[in-house]
Amino acid sequence: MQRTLDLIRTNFGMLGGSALAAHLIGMSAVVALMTGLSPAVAKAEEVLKVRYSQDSVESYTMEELRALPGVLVETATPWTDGPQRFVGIALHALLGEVSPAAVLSLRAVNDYAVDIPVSDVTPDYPVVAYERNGKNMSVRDKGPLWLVYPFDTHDDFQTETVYSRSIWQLVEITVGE
Ligand SMILES: Nc1nc2c(c(=O)[nH]1)N[C@H]1C(S)=C(S)[C@@H](COP(=O)(O)O)O[C@H]1N2
Ligand SMILES: [Mo]
Repeated sequence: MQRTLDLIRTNFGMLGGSALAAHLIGMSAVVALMTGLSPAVAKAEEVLKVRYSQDSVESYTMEELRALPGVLVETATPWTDGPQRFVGIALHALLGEVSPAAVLSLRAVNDYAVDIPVSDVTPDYPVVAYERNGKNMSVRDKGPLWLVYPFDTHDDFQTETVYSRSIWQLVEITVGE
């Protein structure tokens, strides 16, 4: 399975790039000045929270996520037509130091929730996708964040367990026991 994954996975390095993120942040500052909004009002929206403990929470804006090393997952899914190109961050790369015995509780906007043991998170998948077929995903379109697996590369990904872990409209990850 590892070999197949290596074939489908393309590491884009700084895909999107921090330069672009910096540019976008610069732009919103300019817009804020021009419209007279305070920077606090124009501040980019946080799209994902990772809770390590009660007083250790990382929040990410879309720009911050895009500034991290991106990966491409090309796969069909049970919920879409034809091959899809997802771009996102490997969940493994997003997480800081976590115990291999920990369990991640992932929550979506509609309060759908699912647990994933950290021991099931590999360097390659799942991927927190922020882009599908070259576009941001709207909430209506299972976005802005959708946890995806390379579903069509192996039978192991075509199970109810993996489907149930493919949470869309993901907003929060809590690291717990
Ligand atoms: N945000 C969100 N993600 C979700 C779900 C959901 O209800 N909300 N359902 C999960 C489950 S249990 C499965 S099997 C798959 C497929 O859900 P579907 O049968 O509604 O297409 O998506 C998963 N991801
Ligand atoms: Mo399910």
